[in-house]
Amino acid sequence: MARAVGPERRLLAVYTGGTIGMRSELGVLVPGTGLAAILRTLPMFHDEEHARARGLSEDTLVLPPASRNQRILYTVLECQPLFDSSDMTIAEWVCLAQTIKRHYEQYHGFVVIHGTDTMAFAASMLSFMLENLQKTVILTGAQVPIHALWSDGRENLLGALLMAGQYVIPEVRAFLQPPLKGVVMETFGSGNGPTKPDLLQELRVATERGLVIVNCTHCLQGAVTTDYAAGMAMAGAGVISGFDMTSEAALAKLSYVLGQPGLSLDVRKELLTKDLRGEMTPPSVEERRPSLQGNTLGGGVSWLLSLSGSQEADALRNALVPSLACAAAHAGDVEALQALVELGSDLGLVDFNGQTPLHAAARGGHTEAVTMLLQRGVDVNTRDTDGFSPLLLAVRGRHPGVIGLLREAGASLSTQELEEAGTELCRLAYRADLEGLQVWWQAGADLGQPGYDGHSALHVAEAAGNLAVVAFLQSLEGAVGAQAPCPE
Ligand code: ASN
Repeated sequence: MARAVGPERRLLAVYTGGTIGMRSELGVLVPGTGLAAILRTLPMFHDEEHARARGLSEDTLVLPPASRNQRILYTVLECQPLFDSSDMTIAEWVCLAQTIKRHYEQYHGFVVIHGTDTMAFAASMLSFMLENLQKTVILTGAQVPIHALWSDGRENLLGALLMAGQYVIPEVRAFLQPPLKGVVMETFGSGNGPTKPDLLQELRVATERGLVIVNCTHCLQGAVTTDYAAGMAMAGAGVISGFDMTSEAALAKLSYVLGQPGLSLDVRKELLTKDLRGEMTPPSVEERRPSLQGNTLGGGVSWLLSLSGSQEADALRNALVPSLACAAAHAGDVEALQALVELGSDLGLVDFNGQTPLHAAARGGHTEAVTMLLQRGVDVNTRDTDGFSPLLLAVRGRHPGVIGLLREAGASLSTQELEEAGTELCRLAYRADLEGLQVWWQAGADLGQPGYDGHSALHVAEAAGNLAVVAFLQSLEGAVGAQAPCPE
């Protein structure tokens, strides 16, 4: 946060609604227009004398001097319609981001006047949408309308205008930069976050630089896992699982671990994955997916698999092989897979989830392991207990190399997988995620498949103004049914 310089700072206050400007109608509060007119009458929000002397235009308000040689001028842009923020959706927040983008060059900073019910969502949305921001954007609102005798709105709005006018706080991105040493992230469900490639890249660069990021779920129960590609992507970016730890405990633990003198980064990370004060339940040994990488474990597995001679040993061995093979495939450990083959194991057997090692290798994106398993004749189109094929898992994990291999071996998405793809395609089109759409195309999905509301990815991309996606989808329209040709 740096102090802004210059005699005049120009701000845009985007008024979206919320209690701060509400009026009572028939005994209930409804969004009220004319906030600028109210502010003009309040001396703490407008210095009429200065405005006249300075010849400011009608729509420009000016704060009384906050410092000796700097004035804050601002214009209120009233949205139409105004919202109780509980009615706002992603579409309105996208509009808000677009409004800021449109006026970005004309103003030094921005204040967003917003209802408090969903302000945290709006702030989070904006922080993702306003990439590479160099100017301050502050959200504010109130619990009591600003024209009421007592209102928190006056202080809140004044504080926001002063902060946006006097300081440069380009939070978005700059967020992961030094001197920050640790971050607690709150994610959805079982630790899933957006898989936008540029966001993951930022996280990866930060963790590689030594920033410690702990992933906690916002759910009250359950834990962070890597069951979803989205959760796996977080782990792949070097983000540490906080398992079932609360964000509050994670913050305290992170501060404690980072504050310990003389520890290496690896030791600090190790400490974070351990239960130090009863703050979390790390998965038990059986729950951890064993990795066959590394000699010790690989050797142990070989020993276990070589057990024979007694009925119990054979039963144990047979029960363990499918899971071990899946773990080896998921780790891309072709040597371990080979060792299993040499010990007479069938790599086509399914584990407790109904997955073959091909599912696991596809999900992990390991082309060498996929090639080996295909050569050994593992069925390319088996479905696991959820009905997922190796091809679908490779699409979810965005592994074009694996998708190519599977398609060449005759893999295709099932009717159910194709139908369900529609909504996902719309989501990707909305986010301008070309890479995500391309892998579906490569896997043979019909990109014209409508989402749950009947709209296609092309409609969504057009509505969102995502031109690169529109161009890509239109370029496919000539192709039969917008589907990738099956490789020979
Ligand atoms: N319902 C209002 C809103 O979020 C609450 C408030 O602003 N205090 O718009």
